[in-house]
Amino acid sequence: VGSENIYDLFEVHDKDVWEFERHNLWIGPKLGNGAFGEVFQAWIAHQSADGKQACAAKRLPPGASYEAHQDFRAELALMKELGTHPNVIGLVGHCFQDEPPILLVELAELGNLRDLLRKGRASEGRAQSHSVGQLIEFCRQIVNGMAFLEQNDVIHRDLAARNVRRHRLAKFEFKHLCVLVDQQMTCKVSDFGLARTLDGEQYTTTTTRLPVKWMAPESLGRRIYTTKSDVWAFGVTMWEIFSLGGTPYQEYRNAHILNLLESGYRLPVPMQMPSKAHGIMQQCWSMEAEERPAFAELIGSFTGWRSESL
Ligand code: ACK
Repeated sequence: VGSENIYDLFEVHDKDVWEFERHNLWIGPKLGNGAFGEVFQAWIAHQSADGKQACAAKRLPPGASYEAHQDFRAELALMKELGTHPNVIGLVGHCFQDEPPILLVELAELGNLRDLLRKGRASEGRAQSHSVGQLIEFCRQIVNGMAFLEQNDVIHRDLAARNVRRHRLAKFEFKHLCVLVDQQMTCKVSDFGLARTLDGEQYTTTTTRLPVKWMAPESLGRRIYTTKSDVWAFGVTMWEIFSLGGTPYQEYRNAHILNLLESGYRLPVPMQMPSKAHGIMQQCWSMEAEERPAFAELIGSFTGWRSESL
């Protein structure tokens, strides 16, 4: 950001249509711990409408660092610029006037996709909840959301003008927690502002927080992040989906992953994965980033598939 103050860049104005007063906000049960702090179910009352809207509230913990505040506001700025897409968690509003700052986003009632898939596994006396067609549909929706982010790269370039270091990093830490599912079974890519978890000193000093098993070889080896490294991560997400919430490289330690990939090893094909999906997943795991498909191309691969025989 250079000499500019981040608070000037992302200043919240009095007439900001996204700003909610705290007396119009009700915080409910905790949904979990996010990268920024705690996430709660919440409800907001709109001035103009009756009733309350359910949403998810991300709250910075008291005493959060200056950097955390910066990143929180950067995520907000990114969400505002991006606009809405059905497969990307959308912004509902924020309460930034007093402490602690709160970001309000669409609620994904069914939680994260990995846990949903695990819960839906077949068990004694119960068939598997999700058909292979449904698994393909999950992939299609995630690809749609990611293509939207890919296409909006211009926004990141804009951020880059202010903060090159931030931009060089993955704009999206793509792992299971980042795909949430709403009541209509729609997948929503979330936490795409998480570039910041890979940013700055934390990134270079603590490797434990990196989603190593979702990372492309060039990200692991040379710290190069592009939308093509997101495509690699999507391949791992496909693997998670068709293994119904399996843990990738379970028997391997993070420190060995890069060597493993360079030696040509790839995750084994999940039992339920159709061969066409397997082909796509392998392409996403091409050693050369340029050989991986773009999300825009992947839309075509997943669209119209459900009607085909599997
Ligand atoms: O994996 P989870 O069950 O789903 O636990 C995490 C936790 O909060 C911290 O990120 C959940 N979470 C995050 N955003 C949302 C949201 N918009 N709707 C529902 N749950 C959410 C996430």
